[in-house]
Amino acid sequence: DDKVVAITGASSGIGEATAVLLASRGARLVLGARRSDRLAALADRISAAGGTAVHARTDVTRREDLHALVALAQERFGRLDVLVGNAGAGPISPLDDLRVDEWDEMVDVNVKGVLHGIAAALPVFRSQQSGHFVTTSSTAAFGVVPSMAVYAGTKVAVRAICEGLRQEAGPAVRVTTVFPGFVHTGFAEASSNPEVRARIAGMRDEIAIPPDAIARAVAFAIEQPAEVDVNEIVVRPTAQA
Ligand code: NJP
Repeated sequence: DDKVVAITGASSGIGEATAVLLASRGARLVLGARRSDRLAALADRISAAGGTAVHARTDVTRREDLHALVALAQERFGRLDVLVGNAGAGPISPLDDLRVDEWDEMVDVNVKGVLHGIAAALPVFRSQQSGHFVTTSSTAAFGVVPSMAVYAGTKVAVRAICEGLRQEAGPAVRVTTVFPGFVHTGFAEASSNPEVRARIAGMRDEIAIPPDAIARAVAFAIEQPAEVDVNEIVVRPTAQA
């Protein structure tokens, strides 16, 4: 359908795949991320395929950038139907590495970035009396493993925030949280610890599923009738323990 869908972290991986799939199904896209060159190329690709996409440089750690992204949707399309809060950072490492800068980054992007999106879109959804939050958590939210303490903590927080949002949202606002397992994106390269990076990259090459698998799950949730709220979707590679 022709829903207006804003996506954060649309410049690569899961966000990019979701934008391409939803555009091919008729959604009008509002693309946000920091790498504007990639957003521009993606918007061109969507347009060339007959779709509609606009974009804005968006750093989700900046509350004003989320407000601007939502405002862009309203200016260009008169409304916002779905906010896909997908931007995420995963520079994972053992706590002993004391990469406190990366701990900050994960909290700022994964938790505060999601909150900034909720703050920007919730008033719009209230005034429209309709809207849908789709947020990317992680299977790391279901169980922490070494080197992933902070990352998993942020994704547990995302799950709690989205469940709280669901309970408070009322019948007009839908809330979906997506929990991907290992997905083949650039995410694995983010670790500053060479051993962790090599281990994750190896696992990724062995078992990861393509980002399109997550995009299809997002499309499934969005395309349900208004009274159907798909709350949590877990998508893992079959080979993931
Ligand atoms: O990774 P990647 P994914 N402001 O690196 C953006 C979760 N996940 O697609 O700003 C705005 O290709 C960045 O854009 P840019 C994961 O936690 C993944 O795998 O231009 N955007 C890029 O578009 C995350 O929530 C796996 O650098 C910011 C995007 O985020 C989501 O999936 C497993 C930003 C990251 O794209 C998408 O990640 C899992 C900022 N400050 C959960 N910082 C997996 N891949 O295995 C980053 O369980 N971005």
